[in-house]
Amino acid sequence: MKDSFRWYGPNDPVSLEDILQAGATTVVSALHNLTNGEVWDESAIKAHQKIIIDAGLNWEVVESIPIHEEIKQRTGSFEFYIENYKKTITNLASCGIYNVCYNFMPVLDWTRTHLYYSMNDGSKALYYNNTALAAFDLFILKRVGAKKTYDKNQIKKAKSYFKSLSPDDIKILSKSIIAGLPGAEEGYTIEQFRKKLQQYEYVSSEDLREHLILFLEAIIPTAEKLGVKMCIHPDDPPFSLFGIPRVVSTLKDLNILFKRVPSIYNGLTFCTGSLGVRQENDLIQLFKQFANRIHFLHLRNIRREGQGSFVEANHLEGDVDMFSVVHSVINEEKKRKKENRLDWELPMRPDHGHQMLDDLNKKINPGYSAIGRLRGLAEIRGLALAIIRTK
Ligand code: DNO
Repeated sequence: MKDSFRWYGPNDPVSLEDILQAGATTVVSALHNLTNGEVWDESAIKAHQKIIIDAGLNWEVVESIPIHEEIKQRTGSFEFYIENYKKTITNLASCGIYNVCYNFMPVLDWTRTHLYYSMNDGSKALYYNNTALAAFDLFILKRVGAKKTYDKNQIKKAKSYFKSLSPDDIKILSKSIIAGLPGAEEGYTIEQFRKKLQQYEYVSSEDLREHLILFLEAIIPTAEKLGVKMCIHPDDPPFSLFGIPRVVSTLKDLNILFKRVPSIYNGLTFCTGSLGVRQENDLIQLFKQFANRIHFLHLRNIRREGQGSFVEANHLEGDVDMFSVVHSVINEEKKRKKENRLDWELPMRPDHGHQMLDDLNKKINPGYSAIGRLRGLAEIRGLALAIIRTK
């Protein structure tokens, strides 16, 4: 595995020097200062890349080039944005960057209800609680039609949860859900969020899936020609939120996507924490089935609490069997090496980490503090080495 760390650019409180000291050899990064849909100029890419190289690292994966909402809805200037997307990946390839992670979740990227959830050991974790989300949806956002999304019992629980919240708690919950998590690129006020959701009133799951496939049919030939591997990130969490569709959550979703656009440049970011929230997503089975088109790994653990709720656990704890996942990765790498594939080594980043030790007193990007991720990387590297050496 190519040990990587995500870096949000010069404003990231975690520096490239910190990343080097954590034991990573490559970084995963993006031009976060650009607006969605804009072309990434070669000069801007080169300038960012130079900072990384000067620090002794390599920009291995782009995470993410966001997909403009008009592409997801196929409205307005979607054709223009698709052309821009092609130009961006062409410019990246000119700079020697061939791995692009993106997602196709409408309106929201990854979503949590709590960003500083206290664990028993005093560290803080990211947490998704379905009752808290329903309370926000029903009683704070007051989304039209929200009642149809939940059953009676969920509504009852959400109501009493909402009643227990102070005005400050309400602010914090709302902010956690819609203000935009690191890398999400877009954040909203309640009013803006309502408007955004309305744009999806007439977009069904089938429509969204078709829009994704049409997008891929348009860009994959270019990606293939350039040698750029496009790696879709699964929905996080892997189910619909606020009544809007999500179409990259299950084995069935992935099967359809790869059957319709079979090129291996139509690849997958294998995110254990996102896919693992659904118990029926058998991670080892999924890995084996799509191994050929997995070009990027997000290794993270979660502990399921039922009905979609989960807390982010330490990397080697929780419901994801990290030993078996890493084992499968190493087998795949061995196989690729035998086939003389140049891309035999998979870039991997420890996805998220608890806020702990000194980081508890620092300003951090939720999920992306230095020490928690360093712990995750160290544990996963140790696990990988032990598997390789005992084989
Ligand atoms: C969260 C990340 C996501 C991911 C995007 C990919 O921690 O995994 O924000 O970068 O969904 O486009």
